[in-house]
Amino acid sequence: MHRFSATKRLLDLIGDLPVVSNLGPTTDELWHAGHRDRNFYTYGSMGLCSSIALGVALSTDDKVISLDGDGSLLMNMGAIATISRESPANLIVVVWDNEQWAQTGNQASHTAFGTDLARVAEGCGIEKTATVTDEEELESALMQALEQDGPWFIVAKIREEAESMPVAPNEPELTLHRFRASYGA
Ligand SMILES: Cc1ncc(C[n+]2csc(CCOP(=O)(O)OP(=O)(O)O)c2C)c(N)n1
Ligand SMILES: [Mg+2]
Repeated sequence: MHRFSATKRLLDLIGDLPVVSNLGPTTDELWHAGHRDRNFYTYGSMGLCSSIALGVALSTDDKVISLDGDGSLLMNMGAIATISRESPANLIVVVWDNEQWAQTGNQASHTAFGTDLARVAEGCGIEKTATVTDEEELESALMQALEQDGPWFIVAKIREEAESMPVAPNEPELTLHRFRASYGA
């Protein structure tokens, strides 16, 4: 499965629901797949995507989708335990697991050597987990996650494409105000 095509499929499923995206290729591809007011792109703040999504989930009744990366979550694994402790029923974490730190030169991450982030989430107390390897499995896991209470933790195994997407505009302040304004704040 490739992230760009899977991202487009995810956007088709979620309507107007908010998405928080990991820095680097995840944000670039989300922007190209469908820039929208409810996309909260993170820039540079590695490891904080799911923590920011947790904060959003605790502030709204909407389902909130975090599009995180394996390398970033590995750097801030405590975020998974905090998500379990707070247990927001409306949070859906999707980890694009390419088994590498792609943005900085495709160095192999721990998930290439046996670390299983879905089992880490289970160990932290998150009961609703899934590991998916193709778009059909991802779509069915997402549909379940959209219908049933979470928190959900979905590891999506992906392969990097040879060509990376052009970098999305770097607009942190605009992103913050646009996203807040979409909630009337
Ligand atoms: C604290 C910190 N350390 C290092 C970086 C450099 N950096 C940016 S993206 C990235 C890799 C992220 O890996 P992953 O979350 O797996 O996303 P991928 O690039 O594979 O999509 C790194 C190391 C950073 N931005 N911040
Ligand atoms: Mg990665």
